[in-house]
Amino acid sequence: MITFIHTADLHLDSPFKGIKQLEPQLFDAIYQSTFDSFRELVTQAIAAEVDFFLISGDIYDEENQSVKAQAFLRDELGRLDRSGIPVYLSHGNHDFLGRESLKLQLPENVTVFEKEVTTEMLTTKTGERVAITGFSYPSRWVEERMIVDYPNRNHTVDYHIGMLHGYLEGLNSSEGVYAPFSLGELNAKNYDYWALGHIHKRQQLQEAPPVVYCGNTQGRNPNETEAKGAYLVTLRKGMVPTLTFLPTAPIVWEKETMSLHGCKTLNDVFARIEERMEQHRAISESSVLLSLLFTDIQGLHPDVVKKIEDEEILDGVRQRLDRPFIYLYQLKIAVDTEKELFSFDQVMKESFSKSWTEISADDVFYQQLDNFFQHPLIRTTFPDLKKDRSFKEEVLAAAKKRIVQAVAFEEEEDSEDSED
Ligand SMILES: [Mn+2]
Repeated sequence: MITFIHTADLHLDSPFKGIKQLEPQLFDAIYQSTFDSFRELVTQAIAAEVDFFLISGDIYDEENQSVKAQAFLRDELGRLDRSGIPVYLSHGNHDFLGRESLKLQLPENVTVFEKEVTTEMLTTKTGERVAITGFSYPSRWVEERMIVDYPNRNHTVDYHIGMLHGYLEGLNSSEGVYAPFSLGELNAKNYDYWALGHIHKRQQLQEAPPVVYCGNTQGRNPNETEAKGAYLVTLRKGMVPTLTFLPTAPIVWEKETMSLHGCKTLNDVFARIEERMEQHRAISESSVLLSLLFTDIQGLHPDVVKKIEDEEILDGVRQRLDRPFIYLYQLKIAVDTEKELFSFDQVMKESFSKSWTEISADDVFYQQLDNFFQHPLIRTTFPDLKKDRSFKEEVLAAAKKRIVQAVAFEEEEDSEDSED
């Protein structure tokens, strides 16, 4: 039997650029959260006496690995070292292998994968032999199918584990620059566990053998919701693998909807908000950054609606910053944008639909994007992009979303970071 930690995407020293406007005490807690989460994970790993510890890429947030983050990592991995726990880590697209002269020396127990796929051997305290295969990103993008270089299962060991920071093909064709792979390719290697990194949303792509994105250790923006942490994994010969999720993030982003059915006055709305926050206080072990999306607002007096829209109600909510805290950072009214926009405005609806048909025609579409396709970078790096029908569909869908949102004066948070 072997036990180990599978983590990835620590993004240490993430600057949390988008939320600098929050009160300083709150920003401080958020800024420290990537560090706090990892420290907690190390503590739990030591308590669980795991055999080894895997970090599948994006340890740091930026290629310019801050000294603060490096010193922190060195200290924390040093705690694992003193507990006799070996660490295997690879660098991902955010923290690709940088200049040696800018690096702090990591403790003896740490093995860092280089840019070529290599296999490390390990014997646990109980004498079981484990092979661990991985690689690090040498640059921001890795278009090669690195999976091709992974060796087939080593038959002289008890367990073979693959570490891979990359994108499962088919999730999104535009992500081909992150060491793409398919589930079939992983399975063909015949390993016992795939410790994936890159996607920040926790998900198990396959039960046996487990193919797992453990997600990041701390949500970094409103779109990275849910509890965050890492997996404690146990593998036994001939037995079903056990994966235990260890929530370690001190702060969790949550988006919830809240029905205002039956609410008429400001007082009704306010009471319902406070009730929800009390519920969180009663059950939550971590701090929560909460966004509430109101539905069923038909009964509300228009002046109350205005006070929601003007953020006057949000300003009035009593926020407490003791730990764990529940902090309400956003109150919004849910809008079915497209439907609301066009249901009462026939002229706009027709004009939109006419323009849409026009731009969707192949000749117009490709003419509009001609400069883009002629760009040297696109021509050389993505020569087949023009033939890719799904590319056209994705561009059109994204454009439609933007237009509808722009017309509705809706400002959505940037979601692009949630999957890297
Ligand atoms: Mn990442």
